[in-house]
Amino acid sequence: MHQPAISQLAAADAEVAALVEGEARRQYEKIRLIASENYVSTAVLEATGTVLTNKYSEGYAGKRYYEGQQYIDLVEKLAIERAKAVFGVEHANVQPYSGSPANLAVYMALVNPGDKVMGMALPAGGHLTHGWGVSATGKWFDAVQYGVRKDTGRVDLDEVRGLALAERPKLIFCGGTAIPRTIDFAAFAEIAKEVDAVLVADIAHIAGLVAGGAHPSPVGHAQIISTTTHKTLRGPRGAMLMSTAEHAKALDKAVFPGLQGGPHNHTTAAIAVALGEAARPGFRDYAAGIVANAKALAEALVERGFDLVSGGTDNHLILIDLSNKAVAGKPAARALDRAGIELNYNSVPFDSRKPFDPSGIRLGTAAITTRGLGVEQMPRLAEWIERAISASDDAELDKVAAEVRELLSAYPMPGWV
Ligand code: DSN
Repeated sequence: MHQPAISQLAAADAEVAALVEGEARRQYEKIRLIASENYVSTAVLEATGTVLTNKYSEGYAGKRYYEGQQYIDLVEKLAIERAKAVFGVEHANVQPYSGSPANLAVYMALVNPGDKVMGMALPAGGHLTHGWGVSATGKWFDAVQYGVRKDTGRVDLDEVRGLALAERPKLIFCGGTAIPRTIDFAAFAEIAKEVDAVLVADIAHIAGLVAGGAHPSPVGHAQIISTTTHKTLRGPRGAMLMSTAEHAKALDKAVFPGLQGGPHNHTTAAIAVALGEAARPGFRDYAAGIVANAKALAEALVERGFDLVSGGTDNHLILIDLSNKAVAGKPAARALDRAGIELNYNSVPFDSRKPFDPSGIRLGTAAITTRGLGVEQMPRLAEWIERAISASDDAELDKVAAEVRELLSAYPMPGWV
């Protein structure tokens, strides 16, 4: 059952409680490979379920628009100090509701509508808010987009430099949502410096790896760092903006009052808890374990003939191009879900198929590493993936799902007893 227990909820609203229990069991029984998800600790769960949700706190510590901030100010200051210590930054804002609002605040702080900005194209692995056309950031700004090389699946920094020199954007985003390789922050910083642009590192996917020393840090290269808190960082759903002192005021003003009202204080408390966890020595082992699992899984998949974008991974994420298999991304993801393996269908660079029915699937190892799975289980996981996507009937998928459940029963899940 769900942990912490939800007995009060069950008594007050059995319908909602049953759905929460159902979701908790689902998470317990699945191999969760969605690259942007994780299992938070019970302490983080408890923090999100506190009375801090009752409080309005528009403003910042010491300068609020409501009374009664004696504890909220301390919670927010604690989260900020922990963020500064974990990432080694001069400034942190822990109020953005999530990654997209955090990125919007960066635009609001630094550019005006119509200004030129540059980011990685969504189909190449970037994020919607890095200037993709359907996003407000693509509609309201003059966005130019870089991609990856067709032959390597990796960012071509010469291409990025050429584009930056030709277009002279005011903001350059690096990072994204489907990048299996190390981001060269130093090289991006050189390019940004050459064209007098501000470099924004969106480390939402890799924040936990950066905190745990398993990916180079953007600090000292990017003036602004944007991240969600719920992916590899293993905190609640939320976000943070970090920066040099130079941009602190503008970012704070853009978050509030520019874009948001009251911060979600229960989330802020949970971010503080997660950052406390990330500061402990064990988190370095966790971050290293995520990467080791991803590399082992990538190797096992390649051995089974899977075509990985860029040929492998340096981080938590694997992008499989299924074009050489008899199945597209969406039906593969559906079959895998029935087989107890949860992931998402995803475009691959230069995809000939549409985004809602693309050629790829995206996998990440943050959640299974939290669960305690290690490199020794990765060959079996690759075997299940192959069996599921080539299964001719539901009976085979259900057989895999039963094997998955049996394996997972030996691995406790935070949030379930
Ligand atoms: N939706 C997130 C992801 O899955 O990568 C990015 O915002």
